[in-house]
Amino acid sequence: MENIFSLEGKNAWITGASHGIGFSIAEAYVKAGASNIIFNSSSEASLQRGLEAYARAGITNVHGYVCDVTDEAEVKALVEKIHAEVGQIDILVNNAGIIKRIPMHEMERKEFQQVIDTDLVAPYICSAAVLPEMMERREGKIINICSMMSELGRETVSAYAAAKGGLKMLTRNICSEYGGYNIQCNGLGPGYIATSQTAPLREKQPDGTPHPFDSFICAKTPAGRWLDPDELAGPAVFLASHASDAVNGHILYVDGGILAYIGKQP
Ligand code: NAP
Ligand code: GCO
Repeated sequence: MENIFSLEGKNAWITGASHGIGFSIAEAYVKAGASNIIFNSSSEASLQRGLEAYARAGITNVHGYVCDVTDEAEVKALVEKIHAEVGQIDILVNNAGIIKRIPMHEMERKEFQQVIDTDLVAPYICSAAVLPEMMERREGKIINICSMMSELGRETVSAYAAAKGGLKMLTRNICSEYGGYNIQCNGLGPGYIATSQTAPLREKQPDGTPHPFDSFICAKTPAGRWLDPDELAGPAVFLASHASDAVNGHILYVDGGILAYIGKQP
């Protein structure tokens, strides 16, 4: 039986993949046979750190670029450069993202806008930039990194929840508008993952006890723990491969069961 999970011969652009979830997805795609990994960072310094991390991981088929995903001109120029230097973009993973944890009534508009621009507008910009070539080839995969906040709210993350909720519907609309070109657009919704983005929520208290939010998430997760970025590998490969050609507009939550669980009784 053909390995329908193989990414042999595929080029994958993973935005913001110098570290964290994006880096783990890149590693998974290489193990699944991807020909080229393309990633971008918002700064030269981060790009270099990312290239060093890929080298340490023994990944040599990687192409890194500096590109601010919120800048449409930079994104369009990057896509042209990728097509010229690497080839077609078979898989786009809209992974780059930020969060600002500020009570909404204290948040400045420009702070709210920055989160929306990065977590919602940028996936639109990057998807619109790669779609024409995918349409011409009548094949493509777009994977949007959603969140628990695509479904749930909580204090201090209004902009992030609004963006990730919108990203869920952008995913469904790209599915609706481009499914006829054999382009599948799905969401990957990680639960609470131990990365730099959530590090502030896991810092020990001055007395050495766990951060209250750390304890909270462990009580909300059936397995009683934070997830590792590497646990996204299988679902990410599935959504990038021919194994998911009949899956479109779906948000695949990889949350250890958080969305199904009322939470452990204190
Ligand atoms: P992270 O470690 O903070 O990584 C975020 C990445 O986004 C960084 O590599 C950063 O690039 C990049 N980025 C941010 N703004 C950018 C811009 N304007 N242009 C280009 N790149 C930009 O976060 P993470 O935990 O890996 O999160 C990755 C994605 O997963 C995000 O969309 C996040 O919302 C989502 N997510 C995270 C969790 C979690 O629990 N960690 C759960 C659900 C969803 P630089 O290298 O330049 O800094
Ligand atoms: C937070 C966290 C979450 C995670 C993730 C959950 O402050 O609640 O940062 O938003 O990053 O999005 O799926």
